[in-house]
Amino acid sequence: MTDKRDAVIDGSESTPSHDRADDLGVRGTIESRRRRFLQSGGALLALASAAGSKELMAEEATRDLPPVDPLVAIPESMKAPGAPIGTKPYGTPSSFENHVVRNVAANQLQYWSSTSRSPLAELDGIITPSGLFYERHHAGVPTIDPARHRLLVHGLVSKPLVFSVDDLRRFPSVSRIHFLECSGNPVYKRPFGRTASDLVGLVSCAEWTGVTLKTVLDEAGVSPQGRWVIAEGADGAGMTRSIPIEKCLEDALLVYSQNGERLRPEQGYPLRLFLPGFEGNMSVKWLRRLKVTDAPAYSREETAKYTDLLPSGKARQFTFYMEAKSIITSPSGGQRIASPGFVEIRGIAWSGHGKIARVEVSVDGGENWSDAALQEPVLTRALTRFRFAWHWHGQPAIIQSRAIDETGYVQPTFAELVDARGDNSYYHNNAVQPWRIDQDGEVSNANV
Ligand SMILES: Nc1nc2c(c(=O)[nH]1)N[C@H]1C(S)=C(S)[C@@H](COP(=O)(O)O)O[C@H]1N2
Ligand SMILES: [Mo]
Repeated sequence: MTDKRDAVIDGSESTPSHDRADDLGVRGTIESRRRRFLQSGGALLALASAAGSKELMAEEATRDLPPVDPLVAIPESMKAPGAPIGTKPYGTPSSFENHVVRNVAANQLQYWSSTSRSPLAELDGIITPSGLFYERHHAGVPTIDPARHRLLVHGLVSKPLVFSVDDLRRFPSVSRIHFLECSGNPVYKRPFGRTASDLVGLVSCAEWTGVTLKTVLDEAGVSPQGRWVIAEGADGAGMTRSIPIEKCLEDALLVYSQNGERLRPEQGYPLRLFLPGFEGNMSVKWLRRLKVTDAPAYSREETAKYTDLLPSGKARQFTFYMEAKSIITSPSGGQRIASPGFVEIRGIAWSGHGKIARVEVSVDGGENWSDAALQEPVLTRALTRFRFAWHWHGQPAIIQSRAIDETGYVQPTFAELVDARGDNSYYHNNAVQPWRIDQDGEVSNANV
């Protein structure tokens, strides 16, 4: 408590203003809490001057005090019983949170090729609630009865097999936390989105439960010529992707649950492939078939799509890994910093190659960079939270973050990406995203 109190506002250790009440010693009898409340205005001023921060004093002095002491006026919620249980057998968020929904662009309310984005700036922690997980469908969301669904494993195997979902649930079960990201997040051009969600909302992170693909492939017995596994979805798109056998045996999962409950239809109910760190497109949903082969299928999704034309005239193909990336989600585009003073810059970072090693933040348009604090847990191929203590002086500023993963790879700027790949690319844009803060505290996309 004491060191927290000593480090006020400008230092990297500084503490947000809403924490200060706790520092005064919140626990105690109702009486002492009441007294403390009545004195707290003065106590905060004393604390502020002890710490020698004029800004803090001014801020506290002008802050409007609530008209009634909430500990004296009994709130309505205490005067009658609340809603009984059982009226809502499946829980939903508070009605006051109705604005926190997936971000669906106007032209997406069709079935042939649609996306919805996670509302990144509204979320805390590293787990995306299932109802806010991003979606990408090439032919809408099929309705599949799990009792009738089957997975066929065939091709270069000693024993072709057919599994029901219940069969797969009998195998040893594993749960792992990983992000999933579409490789068109955002597509490779000057990104014109307004909010963090508009720009990189095609990333989410969940706890996935299923059986390792290795377990199932071992059951079928992959022959020595088996180099690839062709995965096919049971949707109208018949989504088909070729997966290198090494990945199938390393950490690929056949997933039936997400965040503790069965997969949502949008995420591939009742069964999906999940390839940690690989471009989202390869994690085939509504999985019905795995064929072991000696060569890739060269499906539409790995020839016409999900390839990038280079200046040489050749195309990058089979660009499996999602490279390290990060974005500041608070303050971020569409938000406003209420007043000068303490601001905790917060965001997310991730890498398909493993753990995030560091995140650096710049608050001066990229001139200087400092390490942000990483929040535990830091997991491999999962979203990682970072935080950076900042004092906003009320001047225009450009803030941005860059991720460095455990391989040493540094998230590039968009200019560096164009230098390396030209400007014909479409997928795998992992550029640094700068936000502009104007003198009123309004935050907007600095690339526009
Ligand atoms: N069968 C099938 N699998 C699919 C898709 C699809 O349209 N059909 N979309 C792919 C794409 S492009 C992505 S980014 C991810 C999205 O997964 P999500 O909707 O669970 O976020 O699923 C992939 N798997
Ligand atoms: Mo995707």
